[in-house]
Amino acid sequence: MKRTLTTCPYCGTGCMFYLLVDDKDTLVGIEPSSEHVTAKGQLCVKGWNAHHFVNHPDRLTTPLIRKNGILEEVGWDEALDLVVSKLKQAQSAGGKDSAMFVSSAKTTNEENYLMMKLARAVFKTNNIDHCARLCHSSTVIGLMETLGSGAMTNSIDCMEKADCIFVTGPNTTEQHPLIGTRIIENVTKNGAKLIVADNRKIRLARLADIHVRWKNGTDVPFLNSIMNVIIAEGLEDNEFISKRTENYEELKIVVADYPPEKAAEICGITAQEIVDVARMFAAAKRAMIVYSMGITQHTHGVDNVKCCANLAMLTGNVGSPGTGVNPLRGQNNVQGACDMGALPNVFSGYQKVTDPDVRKKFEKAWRVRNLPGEIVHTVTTAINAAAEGSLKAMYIMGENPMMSDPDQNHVREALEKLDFLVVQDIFPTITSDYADVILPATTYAEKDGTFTSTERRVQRVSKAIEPINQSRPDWQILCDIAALAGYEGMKYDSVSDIMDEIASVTPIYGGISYERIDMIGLQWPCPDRNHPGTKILHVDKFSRGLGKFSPARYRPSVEMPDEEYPFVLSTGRSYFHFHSGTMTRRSQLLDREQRFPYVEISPQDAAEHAIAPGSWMYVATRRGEVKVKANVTDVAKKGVLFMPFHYKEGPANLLTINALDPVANIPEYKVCAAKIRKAQ
Ligand SMILES: Nc1nc2c(c(=O)[nH]1)N[C@H]1C(S)=C(S)[C@@H](COP(=O)(O)OP(=O)(O)OC[C@H]3O[C@@H](n4cnc5c(=O)[nH]c(N)nc54)[C@H](O)[C@@H]3O)O[C@H]1N2
Ligand SMILES: Nc1nc2c(c(=O)[nH]1)N[C@H]1C(S)=C(S)[C@@H](COP(=O)(O)OP(=O)(O)OC[C@H]3O[C@@H](n4cnc5c(=O)[nH]c(N)nc54)[C@H](O)[C@@H]3O)O[C@H]1N2
Ligand code: SF4
Ligand SMILES: [Mo]
Repeated sequence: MKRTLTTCPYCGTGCMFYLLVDDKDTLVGIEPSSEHVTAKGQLCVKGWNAHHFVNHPDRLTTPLIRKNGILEEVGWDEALDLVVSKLKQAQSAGGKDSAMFVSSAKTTNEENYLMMKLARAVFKTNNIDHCARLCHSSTVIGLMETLGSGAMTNSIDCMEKADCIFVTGPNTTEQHPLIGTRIIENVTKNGAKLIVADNRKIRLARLADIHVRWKNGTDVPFLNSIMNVIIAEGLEDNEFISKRTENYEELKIVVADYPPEKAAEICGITAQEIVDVARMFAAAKRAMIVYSMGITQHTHGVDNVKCCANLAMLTGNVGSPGTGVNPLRGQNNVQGACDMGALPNVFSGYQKVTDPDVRKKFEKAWRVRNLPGEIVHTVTTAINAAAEGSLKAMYIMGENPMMSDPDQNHVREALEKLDFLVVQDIFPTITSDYADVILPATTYAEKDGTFTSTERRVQRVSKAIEPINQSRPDWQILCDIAALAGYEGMKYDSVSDIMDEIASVTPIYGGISYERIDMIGLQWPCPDRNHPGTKILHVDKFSRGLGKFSPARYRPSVEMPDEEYPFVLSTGRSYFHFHSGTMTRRSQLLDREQRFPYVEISPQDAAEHAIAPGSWMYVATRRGEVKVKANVTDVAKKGVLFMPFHYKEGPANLLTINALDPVANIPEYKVCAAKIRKAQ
């Protein structure tokens, strides 16, 4: 067996493992790496099965062009020629910003960097974005404003050093299982306190000292009230506040309006629960906040994030081991896709496109003129613009918006209206059903590159087998397109050369090179070749200098339950499947575990509607209706439904609302109003 060390293609935990290849060059299995800092010889069930989909017969194997409505196999030259000419045609008809480039948190740093270079240097638009918009865009904005950096402040091993862990809005044991394990170990072995704020009785809630089951969407009044109690009882860290922060007076004014009795009423809990959480968090020497989608995916997502940062600063819990504000990044390389500037407002390393000096620097490095300075579209506004007809073309690499964007009928209308859609994926998807051109990419197992994990660790992805059939690595496809469009500046002999270019223009990646990250990777910021990498951010000073308290007031979710739609519908994920299911549903073992679309419903609600466990039922919102199986469980609280969005035959996003946070443009996936009925 040949063993190739590489990084898991599923979640941002970033476990490394070995791909096992037999003497016929076939990928046959996976073995965990006992040396790896996070994996430590373990993997979750998705990691153990991350080889199955690679050889699946559904793989896209040749480029396809739609001719008279039918997809036909063509050669690479014909497909890429058409891509370049159609993108140019759309831009000459509607302006540079009538084309949108969607990058991919599934692909490598090098590929994300090239996609953003292609959009900016070749097609001269800042219309580049990716699924971080749907995920942690509120984090990137909220933490940038308060702390000066949008990334996880601490490292995964800090989960074992905290005296108190406040988990709000991730379901860690299922979505970041090896991080969940660390939390469990710290609680059960070291006696760390655990506070869980989640409407669902997730696995960690069963271990928690305090489990708060407030109403979804009420994090702002809840967190403000915790701070209100901390200040009222004199539990704040005055030395930290005066030395390290600014704008404290404004925080005090805002949180004064959220006494526990008042907040408890909004949140649907008791005032005592708020007081207990405040005291337990403030009493800990090292207290850590761990959050994820429950905080970010709201029309007030940025406000939620800022409140988390405010709480950490108020109690002096930033910049030391076992503390911090820790957004768990979702996709295997969503941290990297953001770092690489696959966002409309920044180049790699969060260097602003609106800054003329930054643009000059990139113009010089890339040997181009007139890089654009206007910010026009995010992924979510681009879909709206396509539906209205002002966006003409889209190039989607490794994303499946028909399954993952809110309000599927709206997305369908948008994709149908486009003059030109190119989809570059490893499998056909319901998004590629609308494509004019489909480009077959290779999987992680067939290419080299790097992914950056949630703890900012840049790690190697290494090729174990040759590309299947005619598929090509994304980076090569992007380079070929740039060359066909007449740009000379995207020719590389190897991916390691691309990383050297990234390092030369991106200060936080300045010291990263393939030689240095061989076995365990390096955590950014890593500004030069001698720098050891950074485990904890904001140690002596915040990335922005002083930490800035940024208080927020409660704004309710856009669509609240009413008589006609009496339930709150919340959506998310499950342990065995990943997102739109293109990979996990093609892994026999994972598919066997959870084959059917389902909704979690409380035993009381199921009984009231005469719905038997495991039976079929309908969930409807103002957008549509889907048929799912009833997962009757006490994980769900009365009045609240939870649906994963993995199933194309029962798509949660047919139901969700296309309402966006005004600053981050993230959709409100976690709250909308729904009704249910039993299927006959
Ligand atoms: N198995 C698996 N793992 C994954 C993924 C996957 O698809 N499958 N996806 C990856 C990606 S990209 C991401 S972003 C992460 C996401 O990881 P998580 O954020 O852990 O996952 P979610 O299921 O979206 O939501 C987590 C919790 O938010 C809670 N929640 C709902 N509403 C609210 C609210 O108003 N406030 C608060 N505080 N909490 C609320 C829900 O009850 C739920 O338990 O997972 C990553 N890991
Ligand atoms: N209702 C609801 N909707 C949600 C969420 C929610 O909580 N609720 N969460 C949101 C979040 S946090 C996220 S991150 C998004 C995720 O949304 P998406 O990114 O659209 O979801 P994925 O299924 O991960 O899509 C990745 C695509 O990339 C392809 N792919 C995999 N590897 C490669 C590769 O190497 N190259 C190429 N070219 N393609 C590849 C896969 O086959 C798949 O089609 O969904 C969002 N949507
Ligand atoms: S925890 Fe995440 S990175 Fe680790 S094996 Fe599981 S899916 Fe892969
Ligand atoms: Mo995500």
